[in-house]
Amino acid sequence: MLSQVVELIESKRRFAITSHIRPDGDALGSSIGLYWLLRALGKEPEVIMRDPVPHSYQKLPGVDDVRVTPAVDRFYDAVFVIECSDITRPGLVDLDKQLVVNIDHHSTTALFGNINWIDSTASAVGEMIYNLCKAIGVRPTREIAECVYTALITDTGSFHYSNTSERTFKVASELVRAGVKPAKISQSVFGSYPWGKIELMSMVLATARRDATGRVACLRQTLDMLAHTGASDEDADGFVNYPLSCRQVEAVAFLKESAPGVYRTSLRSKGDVNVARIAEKFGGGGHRNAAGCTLRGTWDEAERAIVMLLQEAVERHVNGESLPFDGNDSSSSNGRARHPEVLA
Ligand SMILES: [Mn+2]
Repeated sequence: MLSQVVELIESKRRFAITSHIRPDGDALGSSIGLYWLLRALGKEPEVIMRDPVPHSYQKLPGVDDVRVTPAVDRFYDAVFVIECSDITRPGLVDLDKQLVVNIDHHSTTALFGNINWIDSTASAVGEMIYNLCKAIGVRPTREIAECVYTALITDTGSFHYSNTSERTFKVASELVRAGVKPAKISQSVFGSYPWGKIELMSMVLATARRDATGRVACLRQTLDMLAHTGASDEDADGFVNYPLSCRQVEAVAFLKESAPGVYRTSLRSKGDVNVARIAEKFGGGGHRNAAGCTLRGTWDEAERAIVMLLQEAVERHVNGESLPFDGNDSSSSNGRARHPEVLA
């Protein structure tokens, strides 16, 4: 819990901070924010990650001090592990030989640390780092504020998602007072895409299909598309959200071919439609409205299996009360087929 974290920081000096592989905005913003907090206290912190920092986060203050390494190859008094569901998520060899502090805002996280500080009411771990600042008596510097603000806007989808609370806005407001320029941060996070991402997006969105009800949509990304555009896997981040911006669409599956016949799949939904339950059936997991899993088989088999489950989940929540369907759409003209063949 928080008091144990404060006590540990006050009594020790050499710290490492790490987070999960393929780090996102909360992973990096919270890790580097904590780094600046420890520096402000005169400690010796180091951020270590297995994977390099994606282009969206290259402008975070202190990003050049992040050390990319496959192992915890130095001795630290303690290692902070940020938003990881278990101790293997950082992908670092020998992490289990250190004193580990687990900091997360997912209620499903394993209590793998020597100290575990879990706050599932926080919109992002960044919000927790801000609370830690307060608890330990450090006024947020501009560096801390920019890092924490980046964590907030990425984990809340720019304050769009249901984890956005009154406290999120309160913290955001205090960060702006500490020197954050919101437009500048948004520009560096969301306006730094390589052209390959735009090309990949145009190919992936061209595969968009929906079922006969119009409520379940699907996207595909083939290995060929990556090869053709030179885009990286991380460039596909966010594509899954586009179909959900259509009024009728309640659930989306985005199948990304990672090897022939193997598809890393992102699931998204609105409201009470629970996609975490569906992901768990395929050995994956996540949150109610955002989850992931791996599917196998031919494209059509994989898509049919996941779409069927999404349709069931959507139907359970629609309760026979049909949403208005756009009757002008040509895909509905030959009958309201209940099966996802129309997606193929
Ligand atoms: Mn997070």
